[in-house]
Amino acid sequence: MRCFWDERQRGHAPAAEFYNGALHPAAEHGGRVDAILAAIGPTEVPRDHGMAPLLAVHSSEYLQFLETAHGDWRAAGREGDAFPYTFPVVRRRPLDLARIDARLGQHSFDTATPIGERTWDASYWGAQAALSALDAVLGGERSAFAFTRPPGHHAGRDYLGGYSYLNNAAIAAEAALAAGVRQVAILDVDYHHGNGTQDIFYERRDVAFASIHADPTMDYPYFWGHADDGGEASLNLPLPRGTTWAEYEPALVEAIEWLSGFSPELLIVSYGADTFVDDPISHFALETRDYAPMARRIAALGLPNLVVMEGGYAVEALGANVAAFLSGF
Ligand code: OKP
Ligand code: ZN
Repeated sequence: MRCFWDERQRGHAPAAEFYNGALHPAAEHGGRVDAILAAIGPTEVPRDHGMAPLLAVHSSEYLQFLETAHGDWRAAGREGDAFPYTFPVVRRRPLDLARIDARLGQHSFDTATPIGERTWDASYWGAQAALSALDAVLGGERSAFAFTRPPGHHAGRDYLGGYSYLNNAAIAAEAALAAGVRQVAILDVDYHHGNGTQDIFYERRDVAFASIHADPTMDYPYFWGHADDGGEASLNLPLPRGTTWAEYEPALVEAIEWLSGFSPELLIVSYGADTFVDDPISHFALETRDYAPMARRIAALGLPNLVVMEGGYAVEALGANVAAFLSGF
């Protein structure tokens, strides 16, 4: 399978994330990169598609914020990665404030997603990897893999969160529609609900979104992904902690059947390996041997498909899990 990756994506190297009242070493760290690259074999450098496909998903104000936030943070006299700490939960005035702390709060929904000096560059090239994998599929490949990192499925039109800055799956979906694809399906099999992707297409039917994830009454991102949540064309299948392949497979079959009801012409898979039993921040119980059957089920939809990387933090098993999943296509 053709795989796309750009070395500039390594530039995003967060030291820490904040939760449970303390700073913790960042789970989404550069060690993931070596683990995945060692397992997937040769990769291709993405082509630069410029800003237009990013602007089809994200607001220009948000993209400008991402590009300038770390510089503004340094200019305010701060060290290290930029973190938000105040959030405009009550919005009684226009959010056109210049102060870096106001802009960080305005565009963030958590404190796990800091902006470093090269976060913008890394995210930009990750999105270009997704667009290049889409080119491969539109050019006749059955499937292609974009090693998007940082991940993307928690990022909305004008917000970041969940280690995500640019929504790679959404950017590829919009680019596919612009290229003449009439109906897109996105299947999100990361452990966490893909709230950003759902939000971006909430009022649309041309991009159907199905997600299988940890029940948000227990797990991040809490406010999205409940069974009764969802827009024009979204299906949420929350599963309890401890879920094994025996319980996961029927949900996967349901999601696939639901998506095929939209007669999609292209499938985008948001793949997270954090459903793995030993994932350090997640609580499902899938095994390495489950990922090839999972992918074969998805491939049986018979659609041209593009896989974008989301989470997966058990670094020792990450390469094997990604390789097993890709082997199923
Ligand atoms: C990103 B992706 C750990 C709290 C971590 C952030 C999770 C982001 C997941 N107890 N919160 O979907 O893998
Ligand atoms: Zn995840």
